[in-house]
Amino acid sequence: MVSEQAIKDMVQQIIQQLSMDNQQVAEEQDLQNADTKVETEVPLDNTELKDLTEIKMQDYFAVPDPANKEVYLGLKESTPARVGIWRAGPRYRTETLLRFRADHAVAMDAVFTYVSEEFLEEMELFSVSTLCRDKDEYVTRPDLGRKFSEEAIATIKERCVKNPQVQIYVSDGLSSTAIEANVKDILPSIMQGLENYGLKAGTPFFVKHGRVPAMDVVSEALDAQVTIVLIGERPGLATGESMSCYMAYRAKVGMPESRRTVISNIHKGGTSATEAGAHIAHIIKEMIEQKASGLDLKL
Ligand code: B12
Repeated sequence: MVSEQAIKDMVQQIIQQLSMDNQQVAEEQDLQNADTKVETEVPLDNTELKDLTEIKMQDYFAVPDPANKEVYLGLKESTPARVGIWRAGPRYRTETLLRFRADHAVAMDAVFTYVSEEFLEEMELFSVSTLCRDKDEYVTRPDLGRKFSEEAIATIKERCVKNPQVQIYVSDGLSSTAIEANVKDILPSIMQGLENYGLKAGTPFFVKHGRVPAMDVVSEALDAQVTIVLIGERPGLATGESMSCYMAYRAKVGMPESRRTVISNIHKGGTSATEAGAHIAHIIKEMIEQKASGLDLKL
């Protein structure tokens, strides 16, 4: 028969053992946390991280032992499409997948970031917004991106020259990146071209959360002959920097799209901003001479 004292001692021993075990677990946990902390505190040396998007897709070639590498590379020159990227079994290689995700991130940033205040200040563009309150609304309600509040219209009327021959404005559209990448070069190029043709431009400004047909409202508010908007294009996976110029003669709200002319793919890998600027100035001159735009314009 075990004595009462012996049972008490046994229980005491077990409790002591348990508390020792708990302490050990806690200590191990602390140690592990400390390890993780040390790891996260190690400063990242960014110079060692490779930016996958820096390599041009045309230059990226991963096919081992190609039958005719020269011809393959020649074909690749004509497209930024992901060809010649090879595979791991039936799957993408890790690098290909990471590159895809990096390019997708560039596109998302282009849509969801804003043109910076500093940029607008530098370009001396005052800013008005359409009826969209944020990017989510902009993406889901294209109709609101074509309309302005009465206050916004009043600001446009108050700050801009009336009845301009040419009204130019800039809008983020679907890529703020495109605006920051191209406007600095294209605006002076268009202005210079217009000056050479003896044409006068009104007061340029910026429209936040803009869709293309917002230009019809601007045209009516200012009674412009030609209205043009430099607007960020929906980005793909090849570049987030592509901008378009949509133009119309005597644009009216509700007019058919066929009255618009568009110059698209303005970016350093497409039509360069300065080249596009000269081309746009020429088209504006033709619009004013022919009193027409879109399908009615003969170029
Ligand atoms: C999305 C898109 C469309 C969508 C537009 C729907 C929408 N609500 O967004 C759909 C599928 C309807 C479309 C149709 C057409 N499109 Co489109 N489209 C594009 C794309 C991929 C992006 C446009 C963009 O980002 N716009 C900016 C945002 C902010 O504008 P938004 O206000 O949201 O949308 C307006 C514009 O996109 C505009 N629009 C779209 N395409 C076109 C084409 C022309 C000629 C005009 C005047 C306007 C226009 O219409 C939208 C509604 O108002 C571009 C590619 C590119 N690199 O730009 C081609 C592009 C602009 N389209 C093109 C063409 C040819 C057409 C069509 C004529 C095709 C056809 N044969 O039917 C039609 C014309 C439609 C029209 N509005 O008159 C060409 C224009 C080539 C050129 N320089 O003349 C482009 C550059 C594609 C290409 N590389 O060939 N398009």
